[in-house]
Amino acid sequence: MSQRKGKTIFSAVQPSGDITIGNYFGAVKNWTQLQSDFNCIFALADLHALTIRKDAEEFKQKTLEAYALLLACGIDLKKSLFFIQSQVNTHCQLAWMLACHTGFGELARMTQFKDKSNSHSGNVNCGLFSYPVLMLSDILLYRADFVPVGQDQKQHLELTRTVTERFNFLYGPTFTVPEPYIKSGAKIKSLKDPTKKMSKSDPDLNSRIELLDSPDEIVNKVKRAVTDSESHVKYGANKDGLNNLMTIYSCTTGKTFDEIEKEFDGKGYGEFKSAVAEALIEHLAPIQNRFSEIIKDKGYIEKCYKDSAEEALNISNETLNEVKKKIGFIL
Ligand code: AQP
Repeated sequence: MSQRKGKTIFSAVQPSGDITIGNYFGAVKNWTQLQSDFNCIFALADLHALTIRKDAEEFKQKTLEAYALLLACGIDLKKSLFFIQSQVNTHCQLAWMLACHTGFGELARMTQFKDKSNSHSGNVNCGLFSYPVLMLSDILLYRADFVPVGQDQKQHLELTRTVTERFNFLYGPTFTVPEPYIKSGAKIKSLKDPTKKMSKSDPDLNSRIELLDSPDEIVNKVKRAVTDSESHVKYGANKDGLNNLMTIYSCTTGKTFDEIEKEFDGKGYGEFKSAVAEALIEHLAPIQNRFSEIIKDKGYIEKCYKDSAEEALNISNETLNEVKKKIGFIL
């Protein structure tokens, strides 16, 4: 990262599967646009991803690929920091100190914990429970002013603010109290159940489009996307599937819903779905091309994540040392 540009933004994505167009249009695309105006700190949150059990070799491969893919999406290391969370050991250290200032009841109220406990009932681990504390640590270590949050993360950010204020009250001003960054991206829904968000860990592969899907995969998945029994391309109530495809088409073409409705006036869902697939293929092609170049150069990728981790460690160590001093640890 070249130089600091005023306000700091922190955001992260988990390498918990292959990055989807939900992650891209909902978060990563925005990140690339924020880089010119903010001091951006991005992380690949592999520690967070561990809340779901993984095969070690596959996890390593997916983390590396996700790192390269996010570079291909436009994260620019001349402007931003982009590190792999487990390589910066301050995150776990601060998380423990913050866990000791977070109430059990506060964590137990988190709806994401309740949802994930239901969907992963075979592995309700303590990491899943204390996930928001690690997120708190990620944010506070870099004294982030803003955190881009979707609806699902709003409650976690509220908790972040509560614990930050508690810490500052107990030990004197230490941390910046982070604000939500409102201008968030589009919400993309599952192609199979458009009442749910598209997720990279959804067991149904046809529920999501991954950034590295081939043109055939994209065409087939969009063709099979759940819609409704009507055929008129018009955004409206009880049309979650169609609304979702319109959102995806709008994200890929920049067209408004009005423009899309006019374009497909008198045409059926079949024709619209073909256009959505084509637009996606065209939109993702440059990212896929850049990815195939970057992934060949393992030395370059390693240099990128190592340099970023070193810089992240320098910045975060300063915060951690201040916290240790205030708590009363011997330095
Ligand atoms: N469907 C979505 N639409 C819009 N934004 C989305 N995000 C995720 N899914 C959608 C945003 O992507 C960023 C990174 O997400 P994450 O990897 O930290 O975790 P997540 O939100 O839990 O994403 P997934 O894909 O659903 O992962 P899994 O399946 O592992 O839980 C966040 O900013 C998120 O809002």
